[in-house]
This record gives sequence, C-alpha cells and structure tokens, in this order.
Amino acid sequence: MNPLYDNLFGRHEGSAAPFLHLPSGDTITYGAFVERAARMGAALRAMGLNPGDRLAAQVEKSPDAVALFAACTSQGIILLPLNTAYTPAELDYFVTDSGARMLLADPAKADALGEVAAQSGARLETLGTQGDGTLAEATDAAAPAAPEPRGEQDLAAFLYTSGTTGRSKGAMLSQENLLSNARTLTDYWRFTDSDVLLHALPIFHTHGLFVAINVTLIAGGSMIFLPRFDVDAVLEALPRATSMMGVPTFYTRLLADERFTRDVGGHLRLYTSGSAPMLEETHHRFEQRIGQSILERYGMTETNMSTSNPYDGERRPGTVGFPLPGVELRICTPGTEDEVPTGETGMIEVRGPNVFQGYWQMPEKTADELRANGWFITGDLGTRDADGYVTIVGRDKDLVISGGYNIYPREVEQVIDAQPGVLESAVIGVPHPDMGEGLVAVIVPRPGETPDGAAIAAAVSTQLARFKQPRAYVTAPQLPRNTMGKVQKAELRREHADAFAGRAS
Ligand code: MCA
Ligand code: AMP
Repeated sequence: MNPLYDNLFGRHEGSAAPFLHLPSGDTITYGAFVERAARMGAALRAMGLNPGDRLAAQVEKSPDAVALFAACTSQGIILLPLNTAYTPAELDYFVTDSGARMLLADPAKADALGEVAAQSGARLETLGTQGDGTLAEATDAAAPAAPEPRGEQDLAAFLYTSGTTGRSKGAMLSQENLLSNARTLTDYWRFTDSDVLLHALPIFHTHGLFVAINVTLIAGGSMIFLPRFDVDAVLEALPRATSMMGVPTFYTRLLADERFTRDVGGHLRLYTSGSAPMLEETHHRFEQRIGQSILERYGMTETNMSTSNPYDGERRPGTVGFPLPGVELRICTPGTEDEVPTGETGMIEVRGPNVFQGYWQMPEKTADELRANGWFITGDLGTRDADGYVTIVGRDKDLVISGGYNIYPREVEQVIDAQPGVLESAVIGVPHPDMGEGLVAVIVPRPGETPDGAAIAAAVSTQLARFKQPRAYVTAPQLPRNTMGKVQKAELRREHADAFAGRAS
C-alpha cells in the first residue's frame, strides 16, 4: 500500500483517458503517463535513490517533470521542487540543507550547477522538457518498478519557504497532508473526469503542483498543460477548458486584454484565485466582463489550502471564504490562544490533516509556529464576519508577495547591505499594477559616500532570483525608526506608495 501513489496515480494504470493536452497538439493518456512514471521510478532507484532520500529538482515545466512527482511518490523518495529562477547561490543552500542525495537540473543548467552538486555531495542528473536529459534516457531504458509500500504519515515532499531571518525553512509535507487536501478540494470545487483544467502555473509550488495537479488526478480529469502563463496562449486554449486556477496577476493581465471576452471565457464552470490577495475591483471587473465570479481561496505551503469561498453560495469579493471541511480555523489575539470576538482582527491559526509536519531539522522554528496541540500560527492577520467569511487583512510577517511569489525582505536587505558605500537598507513592497506588490529598496549611504546604484543592482542580480530583485532603488539619509529602534516599514510603504503607479511591468 502507498496511499498517495495508489489514489493519485496507480488507479489510472492502463487507462486510455486523456491526462495532459500539450501545446504541440499531442495528448498523453493516463496509462502512458503512469507507465512512464513507473519506469522513471526504476531509473531513480538504479541511480541509488532509496525511500526517504531527498531529490532536489530544478527543472522546467514538462510532462516528465510531473512524472518525476509520480515516480518519487511511488518510490517513497521525498521531492524537493525548486523555483527555476533560483541562482546557483540560492540553490546551494537548499541542496545542502536538505541533504539531497540527487540534484536534478535542466540540461542547460547542468554545468552551472556542477559545483553546487559536488560541494554538497549530491549526484547531478538532468531532465529536459523534450524527453531529454540523463534521467529521461535512463527512464527510456528502464523496466517499470512496482511502488514501494508507504504509509500516510510518511513524507512526500519538502517545500522551502523563506523565513523572516532570511534563512529558508523546509516544510515537510506528508502523504496525508497532500491526499486529504486534494480529496477535499476535488469535492468542494466539484471536479470530475469531464474537467479540462487550464494549467499555466509553475509546478514548483503548492498551487501549481499539489492543488492543480492532484485535484485533476483525484477527479480523473485532464489538463491543458502550458509551459507558463502567456496571455496569447491562454486565450487560445480557453475555449477548450472547463476550469482555470490562477494568481491575481493572471486575471489582471487577462482583463487588460480586450480579446478576453465572455465568448472566449464565459463558458468555464470555475475560475479560482489564490497565493496573493485579489483586489475587490478585479473581482468586480471580471464579473462584469465574463459573467462569472472568481472563487478566491487561501492557503500556504505549510497548510495546503485552508479556506475557500463556496462553490454554490455567495462568493464574497475581498474574503477568502470559509474553512474547508475538516480544517479548523481560529483567530486569536497575537501571542495568545485567546480567540478574538467576531469581526475583530487577530492572528489566523489553522489545524487539521492539511497542516505540515514541521520544518526540516529546525525544531525551535517548528515549535515557534506549530503549537503542540496542532494549531499552526500562520502569520496572516484576519477577521471573521458574522456569516463566517474570513478576510485576510494583513500580515504579521515581513513578507512581500509579488505575482504570487513570496519574498522576505531580509534576504534582499542582507545582499544590499554588503555592498560598498551602503550603511543600511530597507526593502518594502508597495502596490504594483501587474504583480500586486513590487519591491522598492531604500538605501542609506555611508557618511560621505555615494553608492553606485547600477553596481548594487548588478551584485543583487548575481545572487538573487530575478523576482526577488528590487524594481526601484531610492536613497534616504536615514530610515524611520520607532523608539525601540525598529525600522518603520509602514511609514516607508506610505512614502513610496506611488513608486509603480501607472507602470505596466
Ligand atoms: C517573473 N518575474 C517576476 C515575477 N515573475 N518579478 C516579480 N514577481 C514575479 N512573480 C520577472 C521576470 O523574470 C522578468 O524579468 C520580469 O519579472 C517580467 O516578466 P514577465 O514575463 O512579465 O513575467 P512572467 O514570466 O509572465 O511571470 C509572471 C507570473 C509568474 C505569470 C505572474 O510569476 C507566475 O506564474 N506566478 C505564479 C506564482 C505561483 O504559482 N505562486 C504560488 C506560490 P526581466 O524583465 O528581467 O526578464 S504560493 C502557494 O503555492 C500557496 C500555497 C498558495 O496559496 O497558492
Ligand atoms: P506561501 O508561503 O508561498 O505558501 O504563501 C502563503 C501566503 O500567501 C499566505 O500566508 C498568505 O499571506 C498569502 N495568500 C495565499 N492566498 C491568499 C489569498 N487568497 N489572499 C491573501 N493572501 C493569500
């Protein structure tokens, strides 16, 4: 028995039903996909990976990248998917910290990652998007492997999430965490084998990997599998889709295109949004244009999905709906377990089978955020109204969400602070018309020095992924501080609120 494998993949063995519709016009059936995954599982084992080992993968989106998830699940190998935008310097930490036995890279990046693999002792293999790469070749030649017996408490994946101190934490997700959430969402959002989900999300995060793909697998539906979000490709595919999942930027970009009309997108039975707050105005514009209301839900890497607006009842713009069946949610006075009265703001805490198992080798951080009684302290501030709808009103964590990607300013500030001529810096997120929030770096020069902005930006670009790089740099004689000496980021955000006004990108 291997519950996650059996329920997501194994039961589709031999099925001629479509699973992935590719831009080339080809369709991969469930049967062919499951067989490829079984061969890949055998190839991974032959390369020395055993149940419980970690496999760090920085690979481009492709059918083989999904097969990798299935192969790891089948063999009990813990998958650690990594953002394709990460630089080798960023990857080094994840591979070393996780003790990954293998680093799987895109063939084009293998050379650049050789050193990272060598230093950490991980075996370097490659997987491309066109059935190429060393793992793909070994898969072609392997005989299918039988799944390893696993239990619901066994770990299935590590997803690294940045921390306020700048040091990322590996969130450990069990089979049960993923399976319970996939089942709940399939029922709640009424996914069936008739669904054709338009999939344009990246597959190295919970949203694109576990929410979109696992729900499709449980329901037995298919996906139009696009390599990335591109408005032209999405508009072309929408007529063949029944549902789509996105981050708010997907919807604002579609609405900015006049070709996105009710004729093109009105027939879908479901649009969902999450990963970042969606403006009420976007909800209203979408409803007016397409005649549908986007279903907004709320989740986190550590909790999978926790709340959702209803499928049938009123979807309330600006809210994230109700706790999902089986998920408990409470709103407490920060620092306590005392629940606040209805309508008042507090810290959102979540408990249930969706909540992760803790941070890899960080017992203290785990204890700080995951209470012994099972409640997880999300760091999101929210309220619940008299009808039970939950609204996220802010974050009690210094986090910026840009286009659905999380950025912890501390990590960026550390790089800027190390540059010549910089005394200190503060990185903030302010409204950005395309990405929701965009990064502004406020730099305080050392007395008598004039830091070179271009040189700072260049240094940042060698160390941090593009999405973490500030889009605007400004200098200030000092940072606003409170009496405790803490930088007043709210004040800086007010001061620079218009930094990106009117900018499209
Ligand atoms: C790309 N760039 C970005 C971002 N993405 N910069 C800031 N924030 C971003 N999110 C960079 C590119 O490298 C490029 O740099 C420039 O911005 C503009 O690129 P563009 O082509 O416009 O961007 P894109 O490639 O179209 O990507 C934008 C995107 C993408 C479609 C919004 O970021 C995306 O798919 N986001 C989804 C994120 C997601 O799935 N989040 C789920 C995690 P240059 O100009 O230098 O070339 S959260 C999660 O899983 C929780 C559990 C949940 O609740 O869901
Ligand atoms: P991550 O750590 O990447 O899993 O991002 C999770 C964070 O995204 C949450 O803690 C929230 O701050 C935010 N988030 C996810 N969905 C929503 C939503 N619908 N509205 C507001 N914030 C959201």
